Order: sequence, then structure tokens, then C-alpha cells
Amino acid sequence: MRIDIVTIFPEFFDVLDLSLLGKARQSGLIDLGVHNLRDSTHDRHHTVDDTPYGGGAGMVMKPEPWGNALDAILGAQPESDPADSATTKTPITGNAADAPTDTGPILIFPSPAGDQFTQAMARELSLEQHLVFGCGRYEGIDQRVVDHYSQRGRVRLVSLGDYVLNGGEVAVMAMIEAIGRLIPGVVGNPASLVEESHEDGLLEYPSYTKPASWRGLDVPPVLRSGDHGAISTWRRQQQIERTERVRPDLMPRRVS
Ligand code: 6GU
Repeated sequence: MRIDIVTIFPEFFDVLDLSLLGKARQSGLIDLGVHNLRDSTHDRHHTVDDTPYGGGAGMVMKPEPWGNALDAILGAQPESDPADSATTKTPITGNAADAPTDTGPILIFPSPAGDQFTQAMARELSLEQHLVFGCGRYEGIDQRVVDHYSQRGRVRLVSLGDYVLNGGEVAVMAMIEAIGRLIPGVVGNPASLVEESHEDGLLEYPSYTKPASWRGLDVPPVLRSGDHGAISTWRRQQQIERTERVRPDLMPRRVS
């Protein structure tokens, strides 16, 4: 998978050299390009923001640097004909098992005004060949940037959750970690991917390792029983109890 990131803080993404994703980059499973938005400005001060039309607090990111940066990554493209189904953008929703029917990159703007990022969305995006992230700062990016690229390809606004970050960088880092680990080969043991929170709609069961007793707390005896049927049943029960207690909102959505 190719991933491009446009940001005014490219150093934020230095940590993608580390750990599993760093290995995935070294082995060529993930090809990452981090681009400084200021390199796409033409004025002496590398200006990326200006005051908002209509007034109000804060600054808005100017459209021209974004246009320059994104054209260089995506290629300047003609407006797509909405009547032509081959070029009509289809919002990605629903069936995560299906390969995307559309071609071309997906442009993602992290935004608290976007669709909620979920494990299902991470799965869908992990099937893509090319993701491009545009990290906004200040009070956001001039709306025409989103409008322009929406007329030419697939664009999504994606939110991490209902709280405010100073910019999209940390959100994009979280998304890349969630998406990247679902790319085949990135996580060494694929079995470890399926028994996790949210993959089956439930939170994960609690885990234990040696010693069997620690500070007066014992490992649940069933886990030491060697009875794999009983262990499975116990773990499922724990998942259901935990989800009902902590995240009752997830309960109706779970499968099986
Ligand atoms: Cl994706 N961006 C920003 N700036 N704030 C957020 C967010 C994203 N998701 C939650 N808060």
C-alpha cells in the first residue's frame, strides 16, 4: 500500500520508522511519503493560513498550497462526469470483506466533522492501494479544497471521536496504525488479529500469563484446566459480560 501524508509538521511522522509499521516499510509492504505543505507555497514566508471570510476566531488554511501539494501527489485531474458510473465516486460503507470496486487513491481529511473512524472502516481502507491524508491545522482547510477533489475522485472526512485535537496529525497516526496492521504480512501472526476487541463486535476477553498467582490474585482456574471447550466458552462469556458492562451500545451490533 502507498500512503502519502501532507502536513506542516512532517516530523510528527518520524515515529512511523518504529515497531511493526517500521518493519512493514522496510519490507516494502507499506510505501510512505510525508510531504511538507510549506514546500507547496510560493511566497517568501511559506504562508499556509489566512483570516476567515466572514470573521471569527482563528485562521483557515489557504487553498492554493493544498491544491499544489495534492495535484503533485494525485496528478491534476479533470472533473469527473457524475453520469459516468466508471468515474463516479462511491462512498465506502458496509461490506468490509469486499475489495473496493473503485480505483484511484482515496483522499482522507481528518476532521472532527467527519464520519467516525471504526475497525470496519480500517478494514475497508486496508484493502486500498493508495491512501492520501491531508492534515489540517488551525480552524481547518478552506472548504473548496474538499469540494474540488470531491468532484474528481474519492474524498472522505474522518473523525477519531467526539473530542477536539489541535490538528489532524495525531488522528492520522492512529488511523495509519489501525489500517497498517490489517495489511497482510504486517502483523506476524494473523490469528492475533481476529481475537481482538471490535473485530467480532465485542470487546476482547481478559488475558493472563505466568505466574499463576501474583500478589494474591490467581489466574482463573479454567484457563489452567486444559479444557479447550471450557476455555472458549469462558472467554466468550467474558467478552459478553465486559461489553454489556462497558459498552452496552455495541451489543445490538455484534455478530453471532
Ligand atoms: Cl480526525 N481531527 C481533529 N483535528 N480533531 C479531531 C479529530 C480529527 N477526531 C477527533 N477530534
